[in-house]
Amino acid sequence: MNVNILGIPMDLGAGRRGVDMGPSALRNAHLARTLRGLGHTVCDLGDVPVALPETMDKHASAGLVFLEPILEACRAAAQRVAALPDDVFPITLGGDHSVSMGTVTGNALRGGTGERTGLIWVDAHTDYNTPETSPSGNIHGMPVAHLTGLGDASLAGLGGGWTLRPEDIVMIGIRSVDVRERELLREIGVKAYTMKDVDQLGITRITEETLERLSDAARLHVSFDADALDPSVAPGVGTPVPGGLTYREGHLLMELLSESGRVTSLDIVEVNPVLDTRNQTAEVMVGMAASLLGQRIL
Ligand code: DIR
Ligand code: MN
Ligand code: MN
Ligand code: MN
Repeated sequence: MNVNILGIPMDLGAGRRGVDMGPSALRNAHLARTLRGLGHTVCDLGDVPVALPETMDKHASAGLVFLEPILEACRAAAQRVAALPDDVFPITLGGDHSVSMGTVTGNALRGGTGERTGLIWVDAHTDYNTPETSPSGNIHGMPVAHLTGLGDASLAGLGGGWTLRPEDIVMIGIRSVDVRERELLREIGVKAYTMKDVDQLGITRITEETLERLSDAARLHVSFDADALDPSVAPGVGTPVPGGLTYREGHLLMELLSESGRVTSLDIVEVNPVLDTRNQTAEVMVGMAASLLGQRIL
């Protein structure tokens, strides 16, 4: 496969600094070399330009912290991704999870707006806050709501009229949802597998159900927030939540999605090297990418 890597070194959407170094950490953990080892042709496109928080006042407009520079970076990411040839598998590196408003939009627009895109959101959090429901104002807690057209008009308008259908979203690994975010999710009807569901049903059944639910989607995008994994496996994240996916559950999910042959793009986000131990989290996430892109035990 032709794999293209694109970094979005942005931490403006997160509550603490450091995930802007995620792309470096993932490159340092030999993402490209690992994928070449699997037989892929890998091209690193470098990074999208992102403003530094130190160069700006920390300002929130209408409940959104750093709205303008985040919007700008997401636009740039969406444009870069949308322009990629159809045979390319993009791996986009965050950055905080607000980058996915750009990457998911860009990938969806590659096929033309007539094609449906399915989104598999692997995360401890549902990231379904709007500026009204968010307790923090941090935009990394809001990307999925904006992808479905809710919230701030400029962020929701990144797709130029395209928005993601709520029924084309499946979330896996969920264990932290804000009170008003929960109300909104119930209202909208997004499918979310919580950690309780993972315990009860197992990753195999959840993956089968996910692929079945998204069977009409021409493209499948996996957005993998490192905090979906248990903090013992992935300690280098800004908002660790106990009780996450084990190392094997993460790999099994990627292996089964890989076997389906249907996944067309991937985000790796929220890796925070400042909080990590010897780049362990980036190395674990490179392993997850390898399993999604065909690495097998035997
Ligand atoms: C919280 C934390 N739900 C918020 N969110 C995320 O601020 O909206 N942490 N995504 O990683
Ligand atoms: Mn997230
Ligand atoms: Mn998260
Ligand atoms: Mn987050």
